[in-house]
Amino acid sequence: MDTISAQSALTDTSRHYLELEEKYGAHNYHPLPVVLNRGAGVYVWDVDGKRYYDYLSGYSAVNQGHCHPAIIDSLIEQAQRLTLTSRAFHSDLLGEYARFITDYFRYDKVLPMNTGVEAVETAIKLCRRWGYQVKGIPENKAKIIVCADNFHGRTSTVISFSTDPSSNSRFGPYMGGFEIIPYNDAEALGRALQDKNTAGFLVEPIQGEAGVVVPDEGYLRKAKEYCEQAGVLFIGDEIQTGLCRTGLMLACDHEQVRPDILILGKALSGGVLPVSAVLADDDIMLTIRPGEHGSTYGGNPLACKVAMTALSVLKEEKMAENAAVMGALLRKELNALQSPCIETVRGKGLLNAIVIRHSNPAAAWELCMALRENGLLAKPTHGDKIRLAPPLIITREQLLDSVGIIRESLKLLEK
Ligand code: IF1
Repeated sequence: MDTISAQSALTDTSRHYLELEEKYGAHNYHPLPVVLNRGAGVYVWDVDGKRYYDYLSGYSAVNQGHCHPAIIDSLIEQAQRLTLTSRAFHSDLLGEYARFITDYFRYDKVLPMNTGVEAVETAIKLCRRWGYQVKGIPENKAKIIVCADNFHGRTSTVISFSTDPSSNSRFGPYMGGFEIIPYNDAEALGRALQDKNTAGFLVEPIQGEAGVVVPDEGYLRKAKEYCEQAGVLFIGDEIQTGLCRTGLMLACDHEQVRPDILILGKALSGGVLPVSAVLADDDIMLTIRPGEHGSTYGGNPLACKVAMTALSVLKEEKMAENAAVMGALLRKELNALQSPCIETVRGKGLLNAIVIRHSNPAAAWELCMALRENGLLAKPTHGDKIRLAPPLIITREQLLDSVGIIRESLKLLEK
């Protein structure tokens, strides 16, 4: 079985949509050849009516499951009333949402944005501003420490401190003011923090794009401690790891770390529209004043309403608890397969990855094609890793059923 034969197994309907994208869309992605037109809970359906378990969950944007009824109800109800005011005027929902989300995460203030990377950009600007205004760093000297193999989005500033050539090569010139240190190395952080002009440390509690790299226990706590001692802001990018994905509300909660600046996105809307947020206390957040930052859509009433419901259902339906239990079961079942083609199973909660061991470098892609044939969608990353991250509402029965699909699909590689 290879990619070409699997492609040619596509129906004419699917092929039609692939060709449309190929002809009229920019070629900035290499998707799995499957064309979806419906989703509900842990399932999606393709244009031929075939059903799949969604083990990507929109890269953790649909933690609550596809088309969650309460979230969709909120969307429809608010869409019929008022969708956008811009921040030139007030709406009756922004204040309510701000109170809701700051209560929920226990910060003084929120700054609402749309996409994840916009929230990262916001956090960078906020951190630099704090560095100048509160810490007293000389103008234009503020430094932010980041980690190798990070993924924080795709704007020209954010790719400036990526270490992945496919993200940043031939997109220069790059933004300065960032120092890259190894991930999961608190002592390297300690050394970098000796620079008095350091304003912040930006980190993913688990590196998603890098292939679900879980740092050693104690790393985040130690990093936070070192930042506090140095008078440097700890900026947690929980865009992918937050909102119950790893078995607790935030991945930083596993080590009782409270970021000085918390960045959220993705599942903040349950996959319904781009909604992101930056949370911080007053001493940090109030350093940005009117006219100094914003966005046309940021904090729009539709987003506010949807986000409140998306956050509510996480707690009401105990999604963190389910992610913890189902994640442990998934890793246990995958390890029990004892497949010679699985080198490692790793992750936390329902943010997991398997590393494939095979003589064929395209094995992970081929396995994803076999999974697709057998009714489960997952995507390889960095060649040999496959992310396994279903919606957090998955039941025990659905989880065991999907492990069966993975077992059957692995047989193709084991031949
Ligand atoms: C793509 C990865 C996941 C993120 C963290 C910020 C952002 C992301 C920790 C930016 C976005 C996405 C973007 C998506 C692929 C995806 C991804 F494989 F690239 F790394 F999820 F694992 N911080 N991650 O993970 O958020 O601006 O996209 O809303 O195709 O680029 P965004």
